[in-house]
Amino acid sequence: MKIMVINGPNLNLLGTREPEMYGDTTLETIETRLASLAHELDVELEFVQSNSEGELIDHIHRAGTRADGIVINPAAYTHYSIAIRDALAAVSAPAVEVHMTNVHGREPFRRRSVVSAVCVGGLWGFGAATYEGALRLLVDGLNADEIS
Ligand code: CA2
Repeated sequence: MKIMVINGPNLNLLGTREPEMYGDTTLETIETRLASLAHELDVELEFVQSNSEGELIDHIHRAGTRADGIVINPAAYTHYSIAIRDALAAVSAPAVEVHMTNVHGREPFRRRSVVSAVCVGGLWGFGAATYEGALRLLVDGLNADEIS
């Protein structure tokens, strides 16, 4: 089983800026932790991060042919990118939406997600561990044939 982990704009800065909001864990450390979980779950991961909407869409398209599932934090694009929503809707690989922060406890514009409706589920608010929770739930669901 192969899962693509896709991170959107500015998440390359994790651990270097705004630690009070996003914690002090770098994206590299998050990916290392996910790789270790993937070993335990016996799945293969591919990590991508981009600050560009078009590149993220290309990665989603590639996941559609190369991966069995997607863990995605679209970052700010979550709240307004219909193009990313359409890309997720267009591929057969199921996606889980991830946010490190509790987006429902922040500014009103962060409470709206245009991608949730085309994802199988979402997890938010648990910092870096949110990614691990999402990966575990996605893989468990795929293994049990409860997600397609
Ligand atoms: O909570 C999340 O994971 C978000 O997806 C993060 C996005 C934000 O726009 C979403 O509303 C919620 C922002 C990512 C910015 O990441 C930074 C990391 C370090 C320093 C500055 C920004």
